[in-house]
Amino acid sequence: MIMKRVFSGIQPTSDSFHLGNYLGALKQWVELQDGHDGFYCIVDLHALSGEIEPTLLRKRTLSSAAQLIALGISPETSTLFVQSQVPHHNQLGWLMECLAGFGEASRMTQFKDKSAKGGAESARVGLFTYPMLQAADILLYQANLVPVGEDQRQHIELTRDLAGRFNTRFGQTFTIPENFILKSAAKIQDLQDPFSKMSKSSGSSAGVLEIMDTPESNMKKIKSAATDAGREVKFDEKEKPGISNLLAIHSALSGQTITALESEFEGKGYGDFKIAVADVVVEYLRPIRAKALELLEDENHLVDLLHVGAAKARTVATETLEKAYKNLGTVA
Ligand code: ATP
Ligand code: LTN
Repeated sequence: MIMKRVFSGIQPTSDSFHLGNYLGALKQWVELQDGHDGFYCIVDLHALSGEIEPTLLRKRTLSSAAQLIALGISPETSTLFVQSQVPHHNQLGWLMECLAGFGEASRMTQFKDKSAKGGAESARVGLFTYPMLQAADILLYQANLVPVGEDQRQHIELTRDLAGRFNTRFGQTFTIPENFILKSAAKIQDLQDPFSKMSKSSGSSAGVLEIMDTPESNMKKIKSAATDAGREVKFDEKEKPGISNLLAIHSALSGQTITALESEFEGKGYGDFKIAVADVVVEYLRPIRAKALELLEDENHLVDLLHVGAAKARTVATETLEKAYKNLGTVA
């Protein structure tokens, strides 16, 4: 039986991934390894479309690799690699840029949001061409499934459109990825501001539960999470966004249903409930953080693992790129 191929990427834009990244995307990366051919990429070139800090980029790329392995991505079963070590991404990215319309690229909401933040005039061209590089990431590996959160829906649609356009115009070249947006636990909110999503780039880290943070710090963040009026532990996203977010986190990590948790905490106050959530989070993350720190102690070994992944990725990428060039009429 031929296994379906999974591809996904994450930017090394902070020292630590957070619980939103894990529950919204990375947990599914790990689960999909079973029965699928997984390609998981640390997209460092995409990270260059934001602030560029050479020492931080290196540190965060290695830390991302360590965290992914610690979370359960197996470098043996899956292909775990760094985007810049496979130059085919840039090469196919250019072909995608030559296929995409200026109008459709201008409609990408991630570009509109991010460029509006720093002022449209100073937004860089790389931020604009970001979705075409993302399409190249996916299409190079002929991926069937792309597990990402809801915020990436538009980029996946663009990828499907570009692949279809290429295939129709120049002959069958790319697999068109299925729509595969993760729904369950797909949105974890900031602990201090439960109306905004937990985000690596949010202004303050007080509401962000980081995988690499100390148990004490995460414990403190949960105990001081914003709660709602009343004192009943009930799931109600409108009236009780803070408590609902904590219930979602507890349930996703402990495997207990929200209803079971509501009964367990009936008659008890928010204080007791927060202690229980903190215990679940801290105990879940403790071995993951320890494993990541252990991997980071031997940087050479980590770099070697990533080289092995990049070599595997290059084999597949070469085949696709050659086919695309050939169908375009370039002379080999
Ligand atoms: P940034 O704030 O720098 O954009 P981010 O925290 O939003 O970063 P990304 O690197 O953009 O994280 O996302 C990595 C993956 O995690 C994506 O698939 C995204 O959909 C998912 N994700 C990010 N934040 C959350 C969240 N709060 N809840 C659920 N999934 C999330
Ligand atoms: N844009 C994505 C990261 C990303 C990605 C990809 C995800 C880059 N290339 C290919 C899936 C497939 C993000 O911001 N989360």
